[in-house]
Amino acid sequence: MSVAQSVRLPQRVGAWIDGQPRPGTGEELPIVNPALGRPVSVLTESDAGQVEVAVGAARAAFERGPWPRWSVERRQAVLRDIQARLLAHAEELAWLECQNTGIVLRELRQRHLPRAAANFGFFADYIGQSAEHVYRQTPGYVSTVMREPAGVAALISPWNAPVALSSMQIASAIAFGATCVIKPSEQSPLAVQRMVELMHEAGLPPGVVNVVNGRGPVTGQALVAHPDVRRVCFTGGTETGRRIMEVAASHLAPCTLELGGKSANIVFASANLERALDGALLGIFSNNGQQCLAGSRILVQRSVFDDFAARFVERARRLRIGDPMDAATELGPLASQAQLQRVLRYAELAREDGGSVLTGGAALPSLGPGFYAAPTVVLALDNACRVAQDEIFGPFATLLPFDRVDDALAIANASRYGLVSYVWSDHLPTVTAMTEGLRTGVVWVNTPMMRELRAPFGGFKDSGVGRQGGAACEAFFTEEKVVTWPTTPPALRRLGAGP
Ligand code: TXE
Repeated sequence: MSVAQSVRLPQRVGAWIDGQPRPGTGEELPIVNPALGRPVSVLTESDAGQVEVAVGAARAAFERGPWPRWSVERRQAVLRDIQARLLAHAEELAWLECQNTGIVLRELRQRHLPRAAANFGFFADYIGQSAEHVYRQTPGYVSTVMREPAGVAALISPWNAPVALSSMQIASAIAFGATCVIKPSEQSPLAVQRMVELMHEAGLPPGVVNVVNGRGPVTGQALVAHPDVRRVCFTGGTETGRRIMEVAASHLAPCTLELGGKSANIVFASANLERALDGALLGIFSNNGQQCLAGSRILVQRSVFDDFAARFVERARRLRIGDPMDAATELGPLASQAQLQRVLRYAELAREDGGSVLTGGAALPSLGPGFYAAPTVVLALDNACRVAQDEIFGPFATLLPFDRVDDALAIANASRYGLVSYVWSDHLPTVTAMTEGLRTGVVWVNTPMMRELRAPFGGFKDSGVGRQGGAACEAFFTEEKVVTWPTTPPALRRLGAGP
C-alpha cells in the first residue's frame, strides 16, 4: 500500500494543548495544496483566549511538571525515542509536508525528515556532555555558574521547511528543560501537528510542547505578547522579525531571529567550474528556491562569465518541473499564489531596472492550477537593482559579473542581508581574502549548504539576531545562576554589635 493510500489527511487541524488535541477557537482558514492550487483541509485558528490556555499549560509544565526536574538520562531517552519515531514515520511525515508546502517529496525524504530526527538526537547527545563552570580565583570563595531552563518559549516557524525548522526549535528548547508553545505557519500545519503527536507517543509529558495554529497577527502576536513567555525563537521574514522583537520587548523576552537573505554565490575563474555550476544550481533551485540560505545572487568572474551564464541558463531550462510527489521532479510549485505573484513581479522589475530575463519569468499554466513558475535567471544591470537587493524567495537567480577579489567582496557585502555566502575557488589566497572579508554568518567554500549543527548558525545585519546551534541554543534557552559560598567562614563586620 502506498503512503498516499495509508495516511489520513486530517479534515481539520486545531491546537494541541497539555498533551491533547483541541479544536481551534477562532476563524476557519483553508489549508491549500500548492501543487493542486486548491484547499485540501481546514485550519481552525487559535484565538487569544486559546493562546492563553496553551501558555498556561506550558507554564504549569515548567513550574510543576516532571520534565524540567527529570534527570538528563531520562530526558535523553525521550528525545532519542522521538528521533526513532520521526525516522519510523518519515514517509508519512514527508507526505503530509508535501501536501501543504509543495516541496519535492524526494527532498523531504532525503533531507528534511532525516534532519528533523537528527535534531532530537543531536540535542540528546549535547545535554549529556555540557558542563557548568566554577570560579575559585577569589581566595576563600567558590562561585559556581549553573544553567537553569529559561521557562516558557514561544517558537514561531515558517512554511518553507516546517518540520525541519520547527523540530530544531522544539528540540533545542526542550532538551535544556524549557517548555514551549509552537505556532507553525498557518499555511503548513499538517506535518508539524503529526510530529507533535508522535512526540507525545514517545513519552513526552503533557504541557511540555503545545501547539497553537493561526495567522501571525492573530495567534502569533498573542503568543509573543504573552507576559509569561520568557524566550522567543522565530524563523521567517525580516519585517515580521522586526515586529516580533518590538512586541517581545514589552516584557523583555530575549529573541533569536533567523530572517531573510540575499546570499552571494561567488564563482572565481580559479574554481572547478563544473562543481561550481552544480553548486550554484543547487544553491538557488533546491527547496523550490524558497530557502533563507539560497544563493540567489550569483557573482561570476568576468573572464568566465559568458560561458558560465550560458551553461547555467541551459541547465535551468532543463530542470524537471512538476508534481512534487513524482520521484523524477526537481522543482515543484511555489508555496502559495502570493509567492508565485511575487516571483513573477520580480521578472518585470528586472526589466524595469535595465536587466534582462535570460530564461523563465512566467507562470506555467500548462502544469495545471498549481502555483508553478518557470525557473528564472536574470542578468542584472548592477548590484543596486531590486533583483539583486530584495529577497525574492523562489526559483529566481540573479547573475552579476565581477572583475577582481575586491569587487567581489564589495558587491557581496553591499546588501542589507548577511546570512550566508558561497565561495568557489581553488586558489588559496582568494579563498582566504573572501572568507576574511565577507560579512555573513556562514561562508561555505567549494560546497553547497552544509549545516554543522555544532556550529552557530545565524545572520549579520537584517538576516537576524542570535544564533542556533549546540552552545548557542544552550545559552539562549537557559538562564545562568551563580551560587557563591566561602570555603572557610569569612570575617564578618558585626553591625549593631558595638558598645
Ligand atoms: O513570512 P512571515 P511570509 C521571507 C521571504 C518571504 C517573506 C514573507 O522573503 O517572501 O519572508 O513571507 C508568523 N507575530 N521568508 O509573510 O510573515 C507567520 O504566521 C507573530 C524568509 O509568509 O515572516 C508564520 O508562522 N508571528 C524565511 C511566520 O511568522 C507572526 C521563511 C513566518 O511568516 C506575525 C519564510 C506576527 N505579527 C519567509 N506575523 C526564512 N528565513 O527562511 C507573521 N507571523
